[in-house]
Amino acid sequence: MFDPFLEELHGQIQARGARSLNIPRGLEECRSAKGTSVIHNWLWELPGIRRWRVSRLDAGESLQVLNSVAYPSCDREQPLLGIDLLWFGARQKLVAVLDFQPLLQSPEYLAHHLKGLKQLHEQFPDLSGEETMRSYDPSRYFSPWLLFCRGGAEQARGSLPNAFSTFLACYWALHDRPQEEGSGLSPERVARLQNDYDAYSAERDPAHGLFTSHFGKQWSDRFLHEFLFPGGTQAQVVPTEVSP
Ligand code: BLA
Repeated sequence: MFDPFLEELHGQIQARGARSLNIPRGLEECRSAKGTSVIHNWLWELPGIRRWRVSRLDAGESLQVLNSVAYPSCDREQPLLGIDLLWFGARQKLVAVLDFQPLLQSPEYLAHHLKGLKQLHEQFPDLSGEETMRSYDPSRYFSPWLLFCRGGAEQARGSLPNAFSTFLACYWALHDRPQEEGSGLSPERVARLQNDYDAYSAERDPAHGLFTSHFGKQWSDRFLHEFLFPGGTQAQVVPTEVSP
Protein backbone atom coordinates (compact mmCIF):
# COMPACT_ATOMS: atom_id res chain seq x y z
CA MET A 1 0.00 0.00 0.00
CA PHE A 2 2.73 2.50 0.92
CA ASP A 3 5.54 1.39 -1.39
CA PRO A 4 5.15 4.37 -3.75
CA PHE A 5 5.47 6.63 -0.66
CA LEU A 6 8.56 4.76 0.49
CA GLU A 7 10.12 5.16 -2.95
CA GLU A 8 9.29 8.85 -3.05
CA LEU A 9 10.74 9.37 0.43
CA HIS A 10 13.94 7.45 -0.28
CA GLY A 11 14.33 9.16 -3.67
CA GLN A 12 14.23 12.55 -2.01
CA ILE A 13 16.50 11.56 0.87
CA GLN A 14 19.06 10.24 -1.61
CA ALA A 15 18.78 13.29 -3.86
CA ARG A 16 19.83 15.35 -0.83
CA GLY A 17 23.18 13.60 -0.57
CA ALA A 18 22.28 11.00 2.07
CA ARG A 19 24.87 8.66 3.53
CA SER A 20 23.61 5.43 4.99
CA LEU A 21 24.42 4.86 8.69
CA ASN A 22 25.00 1.52 10.37
CA ILE A 23 22.02 -0.07 12.05
CA PRO A 24 22.75 -2.10 15.20
CA ARG A 25 23.28 -5.72 14.24
CA GLY A 26 20.10 -7.73 13.85
CA LEU A 27 17.81 -4.72 13.71
CA GLU A 28 18.02 -4.07 9.95
CA GLU A 29 15.36 -6.63 9.25
CA CYS A 30 13.21 -9.09 11.15
CA ARG A 31 10.83 -11.81 10.03
CA SER A 32 8.15 -13.15 12.33
CA ALA A 33 8.45 -16.75 13.48
CA LYS A 34 5.37 -17.70 11.44
CA GLY A 35 6.84 -15.97 8.39
CA THR A 36 3.75 -13.82 7.90
CA SER A 37 5.34 -10.43 8.58
CA VAL A 38 8.62 -8.71 7.90
CA ILE A 39 10.05 -5.35 8.93
CA HIS A 40 12.85 -3.52 7.08
CA ASN A 41 14.67 -0.51 8.50
CA TRP A 42 16.94 2.12 6.96
CA LEU A 43 19.04 4.83 8.55
CA TRP A 44 20.44 7.95 6.88
CA GLU A 45 22.44 11.06 7.59
CA LEU A 46 22.24 14.05 5.26
CA PRO A 47 23.26 17.68 5.24
CA GLY A 48 21.35 19.38 8.04
CA ILE A 49 19.74 16.13 9.26
CA ARG A 50 21.76 14.05 11.67
CA ARG A 51 19.50 10.99 11.70
CA TRP A 52 16.65 9.95 9.44
CA ARG A 53 15.15 6.58 10.12
CA VAL A 54 12.67 4.78 7.91
CA SER A 55 10.74 1.56 8.66
CA ARG A 56 8.48 -0.54 6.51
CA LEU A 57 6.41 -3.31 8.04
CA ASP A 58 4.68 -5.77 5.74
CA ALA A 59 2.21 -8.11 7.38
CA GLY A 60 0.16 -8.66 4.22
CA GLU A 61 -3.55 -8.03 4.38
CA SER A 62 -3.48 -7.64 8.12
CA LEU A 63 -1.15 -4.60 8.28
CA GLN A 64 1.13 -2.39 6.20
CA VAL A 65 3.18 0.37 7.86
CA LEU A 66 5.44 3.18 6.78
CA ASN A 67 7.03 4.96 9.74
CA SER A 68 9.74 7.60 9.64
CA VAL A 69 11.34 10.31 11.77
CA ALA A 70 13.92 12.91 10.75
CA TYR A 71 16.08 14.50 13.47
CA PRO A 72 17.63 17.78 12.29
CA SER A 73 21.24 18.56 13.18
CA CYS A 74 21.48 20.10 16.64
CA ASP A 75 22.44 23.50 15.24
CA ARG A 76 18.94 23.66 13.72
CA GLU A 77 15.91 24.18 15.90
CA GLN A 78 13.32 23.20 13.28
CA PRO A 79 10.71 20.55 14.16
CA LEU A 80 11.32 16.85 13.58
CA LEU A 81 9.55 15.34 10.61
CA GLY A 82 7.22 12.53 11.69
CA ILE A 83 5.38 10.04 9.50
CA ASP A 84 3.22 7.14 10.71
CA LEU A 85 1.03 5.46 8.08
CA LEU A 86 -0.87 2.26 8.85
CA TRP A 87 -3.16 0.28 6.58
CA PHE A 88 -5.21 -2.59 8.00
CA GLY A 89 -6.18 -4.26 4.71
CA ALA A 90 -8.65 -6.80 6.04
CA ARG A 91 -10.67 -4.02 7.66
CA GLN A 92 -9.83 -1.41 4.98
CA LYS A 93 -8.79 0.92 7.77
CA LEU A 94 -6.25 3.73 7.47
CA VAL A 95 -4.42 5.51 10.29
CA ALA A 96 -2.37 8.35 8.83
CA VAL A 97 -0.29 10.81 10.84
CA LEU A 98 1.97 13.42 9.23
CA ASP A 99 3.47 16.09 11.43
CA PHE A 100 6.27 18.58 11.89
CA GLN A 101 6.92 17.64 15.49
CA PRO A 102 7.77 20.83 17.41
CA LEU A 103 10.49 21.02 20.02
CA LEU A 104 8.56 23.74 21.84
CA GLN A 105 4.91 24.72 22.05
CA SER A 106 5.53 28.45 22.48
CA PRO A 107 3.46 30.68 20.15
CA GLU A 108 6.67 32.20 18.70
CA TYR A 109 8.20 28.82 17.89
CA LEU A 110 4.96 27.55 16.33
CA ALA A 111 4.46 30.74 14.33
CA HIS A 112 7.99 30.59 13.03
CA HIS A 113 8.21 26.91 12.07
CA LEU A 114 4.68 25.73 11.39
CA LYS A 115 3.15 28.16 8.91
CA GLY A 116 3.64 25.70 6.05
CA LEU A 117 2.03 22.81 7.92
CA LYS A 118 -0.89 24.99 8.94
CA GLN A 119 -1.62 25.70 5.27
CA LEU A 120 -1.34 22.00 4.48
CA HIS A 121 -3.80 21.23 7.27
CA GLU A 122 -6.30 23.60 5.66
CA GLN A 123 -5.64 22.17 2.20
CA PHE A 124 -6.47 18.57 3.21
CA PRO A 125 -9.51 18.76 5.49
CA ASP A 126 -10.38 15.06 5.14
CA LEU A 127 -6.98 14.14 6.65
CA SER A 128 -7.20 16.76 9.36
CA GLY A 129 -10.01 15.45 11.52
CA GLU A 130 -9.96 16.26 15.19
CA GLU A 131 -9.01 12.69 16.13
CA THR A 132 -8.57 11.89 19.80
CA MET A 133 -5.19 10.58 20.93
CA ARG A 134 -5.36 7.64 23.29
CA SER A 135 -1.74 7.07 24.18
CA TYR A 136 0.02 10.36 23.46
CA ASP A 137 -0.51 13.80 24.93
CA PRO A 138 -1.32 15.98 21.87
CA SER A 139 0.43 18.97 23.42
CA ARG A 140 3.79 17.20 23.72
CA TYR A 141 5.80 17.02 20.53
CA PHE A 142 2.73 17.18 18.28
CA SER A 143 1.82 20.33 16.44
CA PRO A 144 -1.65 21.88 16.50
CA TRP A 145 -1.81 21.35 12.71
CA LEU A 146 -0.80 17.73 12.36
CA LEU A 147 -2.55 15.72 9.67
CA PHE A 148 -4.18 12.88 11.60
CA CYS A 149 -6.85 10.71 10.05
CA ARG A 150 -8.54 7.48 11.01
CA GLY A 151 -10.18 6.72 7.69
CA GLY A 152 -10.48 4.18 4.91
CA ALA A 153 -9.67 3.48 1.27
CA GLU A 154 -11.19 6.74 0.15
CA GLN A 155 -8.57 8.77 2.04
CA ALA A 156 -5.74 6.29 1.42
CA ARG A 157 -6.19 6.36 -2.35
CA GLY A 158 -7.75 9.79 -2.61
CA SER A 159 -6.05 12.64 -0.85
CA LEU A 160 -3.16 10.89 0.94
CA PRO A 161 -0.77 10.56 -2.05
CA ASN A 162 -1.00 14.26 -2.86
CA ALA A 163 -0.87 15.23 0.82
CA PHE A 164 2.23 13.08 1.32
CA SER A 165 4.10 14.74 -1.59
CA THR A 166 3.05 18.23 -0.50
CA PHE A 167 4.03 17.44 3.10
CA LEU A 168 7.56 16.43 2.03
CA ALA A 169 7.93 19.50 -0.19
CA CYS A 170 6.79 21.67 2.68
CA TYR A 171 9.38 20.15 5.04
CA TRP A 172 12.16 20.72 2.52
CA ALA A 173 11.05 24.34 2.21
CA LEU A 174 11.34 24.67 5.99
CA HIS A 175 14.69 22.91 5.94
CA ASP A 176 16.08 25.14 3.19
CA ARG A 177 15.23 28.43 4.88
CA PRO A 178 18.03 30.62 6.20
CA GLN A 179 18.84 29.42 9.72
CA GLU A 180 19.63 32.67 11.45
CA GLU A 181 16.09 33.53 12.60
CA GLY A 182 13.99 31.60 15.09
CA SER A 183 13.73 31.16 18.83
CA GLY A 184 17.50 31.12 19.35
CA LEU A 185 17.72 27.62 20.86
CA SER A 186 21.29 26.55 21.54
CA PRO A 187 22.58 23.28 20.04
CA GLU A 188 22.74 21.85 23.58
CA ARG A 189 19.12 22.64 24.16
CA VAL A 190 18.07 21.20 20.79
CA ALA A 191 19.97 17.99 21.68
CA ARG A 192 18.26 17.82 25.07
CA LEU A 193 14.82 18.33 23.55
CA GLN A 194 15.40 15.74 20.82
CA ASN A 195 16.54 13.24 23.46
CA ASP A 196 13.51 14.05 25.56
CA TYR A 197 11.33 13.42 22.47
CA ASP A 198 12.90 9.96 22.25
CA ALA A 199 12.43 9.24 25.96
CA TYR A 200 8.80 10.35 25.84
CA SER A 201 8.06 8.47 22.61
CA ALA A 202 9.69 5.26 23.87
CA GLU A 203 7.42 5.39 26.90
CA ARG A 204 4.22 6.09 24.96
CA ASP A 205 4.66 4.38 21.58
CA PRO A 206 1.46 2.44 20.98
CA ALA A 207 3.30 0.08 18.61
CA HIS A 208 5.40 -1.81 21.14
CA GLY A 209 2.73 -4.46 21.74
CA LEU A 210 2.37 -4.90 18.02
CA PHE A 211 6.11 -5.42 17.53
CA THR A 212 6.18 -7.89 20.41
CA SER A 213 3.35 -9.91 18.92
CA HIS A 214 5.11 -10.09 15.54
CA PHE A 215 8.80 -10.27 16.44
CA GLY A 216 9.03 -11.26 20.12
CA LYS A 217 9.83 -9.24 23.24
CA GLN A 218 13.61 -9.40 23.08
CA TRP A 219 13.87 -8.08 19.53
CA SER A 220 11.16 -5.46 20.12
CA ASP A 221 12.83 -4.08 23.27
CA ARG A 222 16.12 -3.67 21.40
CA PHE A 223 14.32 -2.16 18.39
CA LEU A 224 12.59 0.42 20.59
CA HIS A 225 15.70 1.53 22.50
CA GLU A 226 18.48 1.03 19.95
CA PHE A 227 16.76 1.99 16.68
CA LEU A 228 13.51 3.86 17.14
CA PHE A 229 14.39 6.06 20.12
CA PRO A 230 18.10 5.73 21.01
CA GLY A 231 18.28 9.25 22.46
CA GLY A 232 15.88 8.21 25.22
CA THR A 233 18.60 6.54 27.24
CA GLN A 234 20.73 9.70 27.11
CA ALA A 235 17.82 11.88 28.19
CA GLN A 236 17.86 10.40 31.69
CA VAL A 237 21.41 11.49 32.44
CA VAL A 238 21.13 15.13 31.42
CA PRO A 239 20.19 17.69 34.06
CA THR A 240 16.71 19.19 33.99
CA GLU A 241 16.50 22.49 32.20
CA VAL A 242 16.36 25.59 34.30
CA SER A 243 16.54 28.44 31.82
CA PRO A 244 14.24 29.13 28.85
C1 BLA B 1 -0.81 5.32 16.44
N1 BLA B 1 1.11 4.00 15.49
C2 BLA B 1 -0.12 4.13 16.12
C3 BLA B 1 -0.62 2.83 16.40
C4 BLA B 1 0.30 1.92 15.93
C5 BLA B 1 1.38 2.66 15.37
C6 BLA B 1 0.20 0.41 15.96
C7 BLA B 1 -1.96 2.52 17.08
C8 BLA B 1 -3.02 2.44 16.01
C9 BLA B 1 -4.26 3.18 16.36
O1 BLA B 1 -4.21 4.15 17.14
O2 BLA B 1 -5.31 2.82 15.80
C10 BLA B 1 2.50 2.10 14.72
N2 BLA B 1 4.33 3.44 15.63
C11 BLA B 1 3.84 2.46 14.84
C12 BLA B 1 4.96 1.82 14.21
C13 BLA B 1 6.09 2.47 14.64
C14 BLA B 1 5.70 3.45 15.53
C15 BLA B 1 4.86 0.68 13.31
O3 BLA B 1 6.51 4.20 16.11
C16 BLA B 1 7.53 2.26 14.33
C17 BLA B 1 7.99 1.55 13.32
N3 BLA B 1 3.78 7.84 15.58
C18 BLA B 1 5.06 7.85 15.15
C19 BLA B 1 5.33 9.13 14.57
C20 BLA B 1 4.17 9.88 14.68
C21 BLA B 1 3.18 9.04 15.29
C22 BLA B 1 6.64 9.52 13.99
O4 BLA B 1 5.85 6.92 15.27
C23 BLA B 1 3.95 11.27 14.24
C24 BLA B 1 3.77 11.61 13.01
C25 BLA B 1 1.86 9.37 15.53
N4 BLA B 1 0.79 7.15 15.84
C26 BLA B 1 0.83 8.49 15.97
C27 BLA B 1 -0.39 8.91 16.59
C28 BLA B 1 -1.14 7.77 16.83
C29 BLA B 1 -0.37 6.66 16.36
C30 BLA B 1 -0.75 10.35 16.91
C31 BLA B 1 -2.47 7.68 17.52
C32 BLA B 1 -2.11 7.36 18.96
C33 BLA B 1 -3.12 7.79 20.00
O5 BLA B 1 -4.32 7.57 19.80
O6 BLA B 1 -2.67 8.34 21.04
